[in-house]
Amino acid sequence: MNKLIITAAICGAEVTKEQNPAVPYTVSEIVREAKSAVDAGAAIVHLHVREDDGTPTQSKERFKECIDAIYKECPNVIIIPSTGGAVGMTAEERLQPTELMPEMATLDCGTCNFGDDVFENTMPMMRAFGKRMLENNIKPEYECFEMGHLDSILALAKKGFVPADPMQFNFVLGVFGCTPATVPNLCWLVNNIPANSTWTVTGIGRHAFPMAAAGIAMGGNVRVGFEDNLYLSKGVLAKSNGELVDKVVRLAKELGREVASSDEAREILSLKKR
Ligand code: KMH
Ligand code: ZN
Repeated sequence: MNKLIITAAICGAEVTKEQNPAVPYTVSEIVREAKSAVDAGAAIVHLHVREDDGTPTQSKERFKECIDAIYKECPNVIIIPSTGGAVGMTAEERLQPTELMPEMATLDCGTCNFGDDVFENTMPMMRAFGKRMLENNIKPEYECFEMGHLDSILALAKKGFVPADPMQFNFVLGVFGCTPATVPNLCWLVNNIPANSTWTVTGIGRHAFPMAAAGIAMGGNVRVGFEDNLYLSKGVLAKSNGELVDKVVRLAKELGREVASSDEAREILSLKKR
């Protein structure tokens, strides 16, 4: 079994300081959270950025400021900027961080409900995002919130509209209105990806650690972080992303799975370091 790649989704676009005061908004808060996660064992940081008042933004300049500041503290970490942004943003707005030529970026694999809103990812949008990633030599992390998203992205990959050499999936399970976070659902997804693919599981809210345990046991990889879950255990807010990552590291140790460094993750994901 490969070593376990842990991704920390440190910020997200929807969670707020009112829900957990440790949610980062400013550049220095984002660096603090990235460092806490990497120090605890995360090989990858999945990055959204905010204005200082917490407003989600896809500004290229703000991403650059945050990415440069994270690299100063964590020079080797893999950063996966979001191209999902926040619901309601245009495709062009969302694509801005791809101009910074990151090693990887998310590519969302279909439209779905997202709380009270609709997160729009039409087939033409996905073709446009795939084209940008092919042009800029960015490896996508294919985010699937729904079972059917897998069919859509595999069809685009088959036609060469999105990179497929090999594919890295993130199954985000338990978003309200999308595919529930259950082991059978995760197994169905894992059983239907191309044989040379890699995959990560993300459980939303109280599903974060049960899905982490399933991912560890099944030989996949795990994402945790404030974007997905604000609690260390029932009723106990996490003080940092590092605490969430540390809990996954402890689970991995108990289950006998070693944790990958960023360079080991690059090898597992067939990434070329820039
Ligand atoms: N904020 C969500 C609507 C991504 O990063 O690519 C979408 C999201 C996905 O977080
Ligand atoms: Zn995200």
